[in-house]
Amino acid sequence: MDHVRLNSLVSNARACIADRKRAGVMRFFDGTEKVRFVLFHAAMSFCSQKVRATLSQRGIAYESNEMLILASRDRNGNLVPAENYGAEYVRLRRSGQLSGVAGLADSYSGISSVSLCGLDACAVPTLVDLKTGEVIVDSLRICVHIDSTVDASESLIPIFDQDRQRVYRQLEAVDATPHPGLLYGFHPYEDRRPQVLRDAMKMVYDEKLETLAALTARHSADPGVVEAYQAKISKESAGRAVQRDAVFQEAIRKATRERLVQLNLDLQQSTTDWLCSNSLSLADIFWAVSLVRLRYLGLAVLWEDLPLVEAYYRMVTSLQSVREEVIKATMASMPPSAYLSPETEARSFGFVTNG
Ligand SMILES: N[C@@H](CCC(=O)N[C@@H](CS)C(=O)NCC(=O)O)C(=O)O
Repeated sequence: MDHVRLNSLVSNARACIADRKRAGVMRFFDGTEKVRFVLFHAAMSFCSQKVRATLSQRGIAYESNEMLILASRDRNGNLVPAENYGAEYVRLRRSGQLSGVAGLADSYSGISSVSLCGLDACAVPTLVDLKTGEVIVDSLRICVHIDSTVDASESLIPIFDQDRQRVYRQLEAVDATPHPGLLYGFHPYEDRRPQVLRDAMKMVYDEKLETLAALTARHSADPGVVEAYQAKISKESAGRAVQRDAVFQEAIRKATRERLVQLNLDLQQSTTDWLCSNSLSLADIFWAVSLVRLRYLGLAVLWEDLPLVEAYYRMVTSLQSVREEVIKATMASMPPSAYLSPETEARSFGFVTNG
């Protein structure tokens, strides 16, 4: 995309962020070179955590634009829309939609994989590469892209074909785990999510749909934006329909358990400490983010009989990039959880992570 158009899309999207202190913040920047990457993300977002941990692991400078992805109510009870629903942000994101590859996501499976479900034009993360003029809208592709732009000798994607394929298989496994379904859904008899989170989730779909209806009306003259909002309305309505559906909730938990059993098997077969190759790979970062999220939700029970997964959890969560961008970010942005807290971390690692 030409740079004038790209810069204008980026600066309009930045304006969706109400608090200017969260927009245009330089990270890992030593002041020497021009910053190449602009990231739109959210502290609590599982997919954003993958990207931030990758950037941190590789020590890559970027411009951070942190969005609030949950709606709230002001003092008069008026709905304050989530910032990622802003039309200007949706325009930026749609500009990164690959023609013919990803249609818009308009149905709900509890999974958010772009390759399996299509593009959610109202979601984070979005990466802009100012050097190539690309807008990338899928955390998996974003992380692979970021990794490919710096020092190949420390790449998180192995050069050997077999190892590389193993990594991709794991990235896809994490991408196809129903994390959104587990975060939003009410399990019929074993809901271990923090009470504050459960309370917030009672109204979350109604708030999303109210926001989207108002925004659709406001931007009726822009067909691209309206199309994105309509797809999102269809997806979130379908999500609301299964939020308390016991069969659906059981099924996504079972699917998650199956992924963890497979992970345990893969760890058994691995000849090194890491999952796919002799050194840390993107697969380890993705699984770290996944396991932290599951633990936060009280779902470490799903691997309590899988000792290799627990040992692996301890190893990958001792990485500084994961501690900062995943564990600390989760504690700082999500309601306190009895399963992932400064106390549980101190017990596991012998030191305290300040939330
Ligand atoms: N698989 C996509 C998923 C994007 C996605 O669903 N993001 C979530 C946070 S992890 C989001 O923005 N949710 C807010 C919403 O849908 O309202 C990716 O990896 O980029």
